Amino acid sequence: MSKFGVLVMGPAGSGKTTFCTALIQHLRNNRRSCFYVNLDPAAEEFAYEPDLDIKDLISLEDVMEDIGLGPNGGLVYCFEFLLENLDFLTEALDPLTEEFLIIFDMPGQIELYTHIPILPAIVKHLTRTGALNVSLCAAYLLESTFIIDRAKYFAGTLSAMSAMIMLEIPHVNVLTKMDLVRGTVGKGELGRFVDPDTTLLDDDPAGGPAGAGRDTVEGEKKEEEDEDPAARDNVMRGSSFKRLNRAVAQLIDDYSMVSFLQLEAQNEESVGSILSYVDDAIQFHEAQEPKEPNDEVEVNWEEL
Ligand SMILES: Nc1nc2c(ncn2[C@@H]2O[C@H](COP(=O)(O)OP(=O)(O)OP(=O)(O)O)[C@@H](O)[C@H]2O)c(=O)[nH]1
Ligand SMILES: [Mg+2]
Repeated sequence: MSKFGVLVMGPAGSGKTTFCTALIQHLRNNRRSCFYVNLDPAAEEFAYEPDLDIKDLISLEDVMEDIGLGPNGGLVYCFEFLLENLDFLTEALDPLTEEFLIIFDMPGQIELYTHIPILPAIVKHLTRTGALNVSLCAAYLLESTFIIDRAKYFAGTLSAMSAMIMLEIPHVNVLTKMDLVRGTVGKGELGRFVDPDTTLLDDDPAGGPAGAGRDTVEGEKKEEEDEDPAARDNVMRGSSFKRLNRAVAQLIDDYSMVSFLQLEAQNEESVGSILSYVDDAIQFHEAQEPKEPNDEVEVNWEEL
């Protein structure tokens, strides 16, 4: 018997917990069962109480106090501890049937998704055939307001791609808080963010960090001579920063792996649409027992 789950990831404040809450509400409205797992050892407040909470195993506050680590080192410690105590997950998830969608709410520390190998190890434990056998989809959330700063948008997109490559499981990327940008970005323009378009760096209306501005080699040389390269503003506007952004955008383009779905957490239709992509990715519906109400109706053929 298989189990089904979605791993909700993304940078701090990208809307993970809000999405989990909206998803639980949507599943309830549609009479579907879910099991909410909080894996953020610093999270305190929830609209729906988690069915399983990492804080019952270890809390960031205790780690920081007892071991004297800072918040990021403390978080890595908590995940290493979870990795040594995987029974905590196994015992709680083992009894769940295929009708449940297990929702994992992750912390926002970006290093978890980019270079520390702890998360792939946890994912392997969850998905391993013969053990928990969870058919798992990663949902990587990125805040849509990032698109105002194109350098930030490409950096965020790179982190999404990094998570995809690292975890090697079905994956959807989601631009969250779309209600905040709909009024300011036209539909056509939005399409260039939904399927990352490298030419976005050529026509940055802000002319800011990643903008074209002085695009010629001559212009770049002049700029380097004129400005103090160590000044923060110059670092963020300088030609090397521009070249870095181009290289990042090119890398994303070369791999051609990332595209985004769009989410407004307060809009149930929008939440339902993300869920249908997740369901498809994990083949949730294919695994459900058919529930035909007519199965139970006995037909007396003689009376017909
Ligand atoms: N306008 C708008 N705000 C949103 C939306 N989703 C989340 N937010 C807000 O964004 C803020 C952060 O949301 P959270 O759900 O806590 O984000 P998170 O990713 O869980 O944050 P961490 O767990 O701290 O990394 C909150 O103030 C939410 O109300 C959305 O769709 N629209
Ligand atoms: Mg959260």
